[in-house]
Amino acid sequence: MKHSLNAVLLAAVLVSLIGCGSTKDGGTPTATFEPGSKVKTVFIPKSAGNPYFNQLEVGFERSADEFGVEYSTQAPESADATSQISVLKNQVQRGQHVIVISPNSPDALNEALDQAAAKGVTIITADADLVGHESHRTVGVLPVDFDTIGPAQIELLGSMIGYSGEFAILSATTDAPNQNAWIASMKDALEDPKFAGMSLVEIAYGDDEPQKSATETEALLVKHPNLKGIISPTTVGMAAAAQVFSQRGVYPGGKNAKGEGVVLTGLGTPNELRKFVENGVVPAFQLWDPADIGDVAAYLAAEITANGLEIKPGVVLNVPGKGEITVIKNNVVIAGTLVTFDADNIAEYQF
Ligand code: RAM
Repeated sequence: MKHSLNAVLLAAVLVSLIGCGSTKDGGTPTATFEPGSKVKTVFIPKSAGNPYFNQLEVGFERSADEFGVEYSTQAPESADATSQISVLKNQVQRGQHVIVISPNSPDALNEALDQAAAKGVTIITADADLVGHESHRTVGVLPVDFDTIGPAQIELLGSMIGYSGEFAILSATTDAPNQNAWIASMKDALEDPKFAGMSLVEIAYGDDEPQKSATETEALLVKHPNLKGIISPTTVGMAAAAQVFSQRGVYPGGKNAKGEGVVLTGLGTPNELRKFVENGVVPAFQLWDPADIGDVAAYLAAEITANGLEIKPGVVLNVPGKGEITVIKNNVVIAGTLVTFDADNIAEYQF
């Protein structure tokens, strides 16, 4: 009798231990943060093999130790809307305290993100956001104010084509929430009478794959003989299009340029575009330093998990090395600044 009572008590203690320490709903392990330990943080990029995300990881890597973060990364093969779901679930099982993600869709991840949050994982979006579905994450770390990118890109192309003529956009995937937000802000910008002479004739999608982006660029050049410009607001698209422009010689001054030629611009990394700026294929383009996003996301991962930082608009963050950053509408934090790169300044940027 005494034995069986002890057994019951032991079983009860075990159940309660397991119950509070390692499971919540459904038996999958839950990360419990132990004060004084490192904040386990994983970054999930849009897809593998994109140098833009390597530079974002530079920020994580250099900041992780300083902020007490144990950092890792896992990328899906492609930038499809649903490609990150299995990666996300896998990382929850691994007991991450924080998942930082550059989402491939504004809403396809909602359920998986909510399941992760229900297990105590903090969700941070970085680089791209869950536009219109921001409640499925705690905070979004964006490179610059998204509303400013469209007008800046239209102005940059406009200034190079005399604010007149047909142009096309070479984007990433049809679902990409950041590119779609920027394209919407480009369309808004086109309402300005200053840009009345410019007409957007097509939006093509290269899926952030080099080969598809090149093929789509070729198709745009063939389909639109009067094209004056292409804006590619994706570093993968921009690098692939620059290669095509170089080979075809269609850029201003190129061997096959008809009239004034076709101007290519967009968002690109200095390292991938340097040679095309130096040989005149790409006159100018824009981006921010992706590493700033990694720095700020690492800081937030640590502050939220280890120090209980509450995120709401108006909260002022004091990010070491970056100064004060105020949380704005929709719990967005802006990590960097938009830079225009051209032959005069590209040598200063090594990423
Ligand atoms: C590509 C990705 C990324 C975007 C940059 C500008 O690398 O689509 O999400 O921020 O371009």
